[in-house]
Amino acid sequence: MTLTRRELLAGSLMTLGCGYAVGEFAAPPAPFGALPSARQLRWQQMETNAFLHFTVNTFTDKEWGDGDEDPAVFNPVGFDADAIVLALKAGGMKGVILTCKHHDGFCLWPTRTTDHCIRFSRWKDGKGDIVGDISRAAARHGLKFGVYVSPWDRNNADYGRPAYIATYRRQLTELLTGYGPVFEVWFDGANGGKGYYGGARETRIIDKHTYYDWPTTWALVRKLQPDAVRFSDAGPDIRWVGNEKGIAGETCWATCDPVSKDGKPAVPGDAQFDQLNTGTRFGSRWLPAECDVSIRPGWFWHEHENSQVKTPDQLLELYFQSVGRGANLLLNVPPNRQGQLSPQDVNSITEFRRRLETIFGANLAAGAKLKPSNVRLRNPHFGAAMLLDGNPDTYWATDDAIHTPELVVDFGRNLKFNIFRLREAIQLGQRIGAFAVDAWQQDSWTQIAQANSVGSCRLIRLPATIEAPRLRLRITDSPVSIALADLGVFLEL
Ligand code: FUL
Repeated sequence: MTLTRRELLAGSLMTLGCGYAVGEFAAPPAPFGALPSARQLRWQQMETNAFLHFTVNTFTDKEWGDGDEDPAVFNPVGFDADAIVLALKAGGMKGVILTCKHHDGFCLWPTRTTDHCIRFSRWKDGKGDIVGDISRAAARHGLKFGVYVSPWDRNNADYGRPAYIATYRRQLTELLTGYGPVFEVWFDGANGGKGYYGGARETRIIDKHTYYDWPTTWALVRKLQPDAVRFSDAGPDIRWVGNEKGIAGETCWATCDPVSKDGKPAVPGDAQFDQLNTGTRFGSRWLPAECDVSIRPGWFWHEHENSQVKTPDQLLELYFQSVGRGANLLLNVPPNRQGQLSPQDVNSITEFRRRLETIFGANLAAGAKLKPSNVRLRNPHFGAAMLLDGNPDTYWATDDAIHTPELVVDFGRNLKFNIFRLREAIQLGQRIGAFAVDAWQQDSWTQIAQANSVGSCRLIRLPATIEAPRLRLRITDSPVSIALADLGVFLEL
């Protein structure tokens, strides 16, 4: 079938508005399996976000405050929200999530729900608002703002009783109505145990499956911030990756049906970590993984860890193990007692971003000749050129009957590379089950890589630099036709 320019234009025009083209010559592949929501798609495109762990612990040198801290200890005299956000931006972070309340119960905003908050700190004579300052600085500098609000509260006298759940929802309501748009709400799974609890100083164990009535809280978030994704061990929008090392499974599906340790539907604090790490092939929910990890050994700033800040090399490795496996990276960079990011941390994230830009700045496959074994309806709208146009909405697709196509990428000269990237058009679901990459060497194809899941991003860092004039992508497993949005080839020096 030969298409005129006019027909092609009409085909593309028909895709506007509804997202899918219609008509014989532009029939897109039918979506497959669980699909991402618009808010999940937006979230996946962010790729790297920052976590800020900051509270009384920063001043008491603890990781988990007991809840009996004097609010006066919180006094970050040099706090500079703009400097923090600008440093995160220089590190390539697209969003910032602040621990508005950690397990110790101290609230970083002037909440009306408790006196265990910034109103009783020495900082700015109790007139300050860290949540307000960070959220406004983020908005000024183009980062999205997110909130962490610990469900476990070791200060609150009501913790363990129904009254606390009402307080917790009021805290969320204050945060989700008073600080502008929120892109992510982070629900921690660490729940229940020893605490101060208004002076009772005892151990309170809650039933993780019933105490919080999560569906009601999640509905509240959806109502107050319809664009926010809700994170926890169980989702419902984003799942924890099952470890705090920042590492997704080598195969990591965006689909998952998380279950608890004894096989019930998972809840925050009761999930199977291995399952969260890899997801579930053909799972019924789109539930992509987020890899949280701290740039330091602890989540909060401690002077004695100043020499243990992760290096740019280590951060780069984590990027390959998270973003490169279809997940997002949530990197914690904790402010110090001055209320600033320490120079070690800032240098490390800045250099990390510089390295990423150097590696991924130019796609070495640009200008290569692409020879696909099949193009859907032989329509250029679905042609392999869509892999190199830098547009995530266009993709190379195959006919419905073709599930395992091949693509030869001919560089026209010997090319050195050691990184390979693929992205699926995930708006059509996670389709590809496995693929292999071959390089043309000594007059034959040699397999240089093989992997399973692709999803929003799959990066392969080859163990050695390859020099070859051509490479070949073989899709080796897919239950349906494929839809690939991007192919990249890069050289890391
Ligand atoms: C955990 C918490 O207990 C840690 O303190 C930290 O906040 C981490 C991100 O989540 O469950």
